[in-house]
Amino acid sequence: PQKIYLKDYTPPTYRVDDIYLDIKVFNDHATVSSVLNMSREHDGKLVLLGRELELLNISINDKVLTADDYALDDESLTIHNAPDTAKVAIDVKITPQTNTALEGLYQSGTGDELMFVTQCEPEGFRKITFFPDRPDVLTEYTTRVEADKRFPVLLANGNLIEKGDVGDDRHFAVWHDPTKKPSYLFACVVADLAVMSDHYTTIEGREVLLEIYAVPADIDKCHVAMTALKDAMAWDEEHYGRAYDLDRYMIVATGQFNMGAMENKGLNIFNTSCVLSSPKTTTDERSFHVKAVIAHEYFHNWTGNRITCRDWFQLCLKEGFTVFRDQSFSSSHRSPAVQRIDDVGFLKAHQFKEDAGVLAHPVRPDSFVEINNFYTVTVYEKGAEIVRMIATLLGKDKFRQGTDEYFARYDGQAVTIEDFLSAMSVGDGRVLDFLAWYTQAGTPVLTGGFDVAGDSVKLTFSQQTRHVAGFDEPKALPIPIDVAIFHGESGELLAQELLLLTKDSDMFGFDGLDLGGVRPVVSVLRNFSAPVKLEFDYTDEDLVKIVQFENEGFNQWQAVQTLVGRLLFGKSDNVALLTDTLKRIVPTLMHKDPMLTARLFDMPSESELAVAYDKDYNPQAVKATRTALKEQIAHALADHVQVWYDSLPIVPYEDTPDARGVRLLRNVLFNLALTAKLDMTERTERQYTNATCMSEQLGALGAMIEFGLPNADDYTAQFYEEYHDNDLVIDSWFSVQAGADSRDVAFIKALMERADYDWQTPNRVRTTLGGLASKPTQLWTKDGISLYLSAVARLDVINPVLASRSLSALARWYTLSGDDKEMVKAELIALQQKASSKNVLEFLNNMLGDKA
Ligand code: HT7
Ligand code: ZN
Repeated sequence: PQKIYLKDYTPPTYRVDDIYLDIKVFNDHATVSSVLNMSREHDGKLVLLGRELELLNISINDKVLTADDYALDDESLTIHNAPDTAKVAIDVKITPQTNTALEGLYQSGTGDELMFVTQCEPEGFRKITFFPDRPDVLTEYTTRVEADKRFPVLLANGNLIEKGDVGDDRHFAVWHDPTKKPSYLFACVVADLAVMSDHYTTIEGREVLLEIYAVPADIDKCHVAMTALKDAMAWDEEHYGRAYDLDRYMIVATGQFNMGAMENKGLNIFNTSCVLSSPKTTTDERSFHVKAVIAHEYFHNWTGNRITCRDWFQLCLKEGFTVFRDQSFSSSHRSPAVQRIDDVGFLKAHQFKEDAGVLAHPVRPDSFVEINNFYTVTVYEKGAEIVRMIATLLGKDKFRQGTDEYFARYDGQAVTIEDFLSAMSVGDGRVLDFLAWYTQAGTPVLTGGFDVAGDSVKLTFSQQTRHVAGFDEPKALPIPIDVAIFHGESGELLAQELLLLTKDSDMFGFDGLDLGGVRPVVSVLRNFSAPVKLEFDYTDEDLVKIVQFENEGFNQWQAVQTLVGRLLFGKSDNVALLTDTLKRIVPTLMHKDPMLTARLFDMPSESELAVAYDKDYNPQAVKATRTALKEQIAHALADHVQVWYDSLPIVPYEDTPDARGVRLLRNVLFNLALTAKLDMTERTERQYTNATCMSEQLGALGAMIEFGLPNADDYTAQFYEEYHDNDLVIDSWFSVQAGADSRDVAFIKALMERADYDWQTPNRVRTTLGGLASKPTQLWTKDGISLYLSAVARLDVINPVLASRSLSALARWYTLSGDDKEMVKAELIALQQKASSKNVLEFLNNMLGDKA
């Protein structure tokens, strides 16, 4: 497949001043008629992109074209001798009913829930009609949608300007979007849905109609999303001075969707899993995620839609910035330390892993075959970390000065990372140096330590980034390091400063500290001020003191994690130091910040631990070490966990940070008690039966299954019975079983053979593949890999985006030892020989690459 390079970017030859689209949906096909008013901007041909379209008619400036007037292939339509000003009218036929790839216009659901929705990012619009389908062609859209009256809801972007009947059975609606937008933000929906409506008045005085569409049975589960939407609108006004710009904001929930949600202008389309939420059916974790995704898509209205990407290499421009914005928003809805712990936990578990393997790429890649393969944790999460570093370096006011400048300068344009940095640097030129973070792959290792002389502390740091094959030699990056120094006995804060390491290594001095002759406690990289691997020469006792003295929750958690890591990797054997620390702080902290308390029991997952091995990775050995430590910790805390658990009785449901924290902590303590082999059967049943919400019910069920309690099968069946008509809850039912240690590969295979396992629904497919991938000792066996790859082979034909995304869980196959590695390699090569989509082929080629 052909590679595309950033360096080859050329501006579009024609602009499209406006487009009129007429989309008619019929039982077994749809027709799309378009009229594009185009004007030449640069020399070159008039090329329109199109895929899987049946061309019915084409005319230019009202003159019908014949086959001699254009060249048509699988991907494009080139018009010969096109005039400088061209009204291009095209009719095509498409079949959304058979579009299982879920890109372009496709059918989602069946029966009463059948609907037609679009997904155009990144290249779906070309599956609707011929168009210069690239993000730097911004156009004004008028869209007419026509369908049978059994679909009362006909939506497109912008404002509704007309609607009416077409004969007795059909009807239409015309929508006009006044804001110019790239084609990837186009959307339309044809459906039979209920709607929840509300209003919001912007700070500029605009009355906005808010609508969330879902199937009637789900409409009462849209309150959480609606409140989050209004919160997000107010938050963006307050923190970035950005108000909404249309009279209507619509969200449509659909069950079949490749990702979480899509920010189409004024008409977001959401995976049901990211919009529906109710205490009875949705865990706290999922519900919090719903709010974050609602905010994320809303924030795109400015960071992505009003200012968009010049080309897909700049994807991080909108995604990194928007993830940073949604993280900041979430942070204002719970303890900021916990938010940071979650975000960093995710980054380390997934992005560090990607950066450590053969799929490592810069946040702004410089080449790709299939852009869908670059919606990665590196682009999103590391992209967000870069914006965060800039925000940390600039401080609140200068950061706001920079973002104001960005919005003022580039509103309505398609821009690059260089443009972003240029605007952000108005108050501080050092921002420009952060470009290197966007262009260089690999996670920097930050090494450091300190010396004390009298009342002075001298800190030294050095940085090193691995050389990622295929890229230039890495160079030193600007690394902000937030440092605090505490008195070694009293814990008094003596100094706090944000250092900026810009060289390979450097030294930073703190004088006149009044240390009182005691070794101070130095706490570095507070709040994870840069996305690096930290190797700081703390003693175990230093770490315990950080837990004790720090006023910054993230570094308290990090200190515990570092201790756990040392125990896991044999760098320490003092388990008591860790458990004594927990025993000391938990009783008080659990009532002050229950969520943070729950997090203190975190242990890196087996797949996270695997990242430490570049070769000879033995999943069984890693699991054995992890389980042994978990059991040691649980046994050491055995006298306490049941008491702690019992001190948190089930109370009426509330959606507050503390109530969510208590529910999480209860489930964590449950798990520890069971690990310590305490008899929890009765308590589990009580929690299941008295549950006020899904977090409590699923927490109990998960524990029963994971620890193979005698009642597990009965409750599993009972749960299914209770929720059999709720797809999202049944997804949880699949997930909790597929991810349980007590369930083997054969069990997962049987789940995948059930009648309610639907290969066309990504959410369902992800439950079992995700569950298997979370258990390396099962995944990396002949049976595990065969099952996993047979699923990918099947998806390769049905849904290439989902197929290649699923493959990323296998990216570090080559670190396995001996026979396992050869076995997996043979399976991957076998798949490579039969795969057909460029999504899967690019992934496999990169995965096998020089390791094959
Ligand atoms: N901007 C969107 C990215 C996206 C996507 C969403 C749904 C289905 C397919 C998709 N391909 C790319 C989602 C976001 O980051 O907000
Ligand atoms: Zn996004």
